[in-house]
Amino acid sequence: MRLMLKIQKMLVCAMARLDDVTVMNLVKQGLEMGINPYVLLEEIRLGTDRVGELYSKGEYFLSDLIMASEIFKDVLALVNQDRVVRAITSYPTVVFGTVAEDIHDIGKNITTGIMRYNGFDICDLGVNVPGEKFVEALKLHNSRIVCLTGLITEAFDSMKNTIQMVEESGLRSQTTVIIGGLVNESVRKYTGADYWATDCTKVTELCRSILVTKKKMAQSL
Ligand code: B12
Repeated sequence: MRLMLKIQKMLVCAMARLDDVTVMNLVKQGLEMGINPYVLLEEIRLGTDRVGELYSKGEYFLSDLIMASEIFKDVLALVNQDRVVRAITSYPTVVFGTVAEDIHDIGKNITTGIMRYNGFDICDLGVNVPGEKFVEALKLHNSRIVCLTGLITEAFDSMKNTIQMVEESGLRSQTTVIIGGLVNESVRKYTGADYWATDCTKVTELCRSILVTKKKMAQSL
């Protein structure tokens, strides 16, 4: 137990140092010890938060952000290697995408991965997605949930515009909007979303309950 915690702690530091070899070794060790892959990913995410802070302070550069994303992608590939994506059928399609202006997609890919693994059919529109594309996809798939990712400040207006477009299309009352990324309650209120989340592991349960009970309540996860 103590070793497991030590591995988790070391992962945060190794990621913050952008020490790719140590990160990969620790992940392999963690997986072998039976640590939940999403616990390991969360530690690495905490490490990327530190990378972001150092970038803000001018101690890291854009190349370091790119390095962080490359390490994250390698870890995701390793974690997904032996996980089977389950067949999808029972739930209506959930529309997902990173909003216009924003190209961050690591968190989106983790979240959609978890949802697919839990049996959800996901329409992933990719990154820098204009509002109209979300509306088109909602209509095409007859979806009731749209998930928007955004990590940069500009993304908040894109989220707001997207939700406005959903409103104008007449679909808002039947659509639950969940936002994720670098968001909080103020961003939820500003954009007009129904829910916000930074913890991707809870989104599956939320979507399930929305689809089963058709419940819509403004709150965070
Ligand atoms: C890696 C990274 C990049 C990579 C992205 C690669 C990629 N393919 O995604 C690259 C190098 C391309 C990049 C570019 C830029 N970046 Co950048 N980047 C980061 C960094 C270090 C990590 C982001 C990340 O992947 N985190 C790990 C993932 C797993 O976390 P996450 O996205 O939050 O996702 C989790 C949850 O939020 C949740 N989730 C995610 N989406 C959703 C959706 C739903 C519905 C739900 C329920 C949950 C959910 O699931 C995940 C797991 O729990 C952050 C720092 C930080 N603190 O986040 C800066 C950061 C986001 N970047 C920043 C900036 C400024 C930029 C650039 C503008 C830099 C530049 N000068 O060009 C560009 C922006 C380009 C653009 N137009 O989008 C700033 C944003 C500041 C701001 N407030 O605007 C940050 C915060 C760094 C900083 N502190 O300054 N970046």
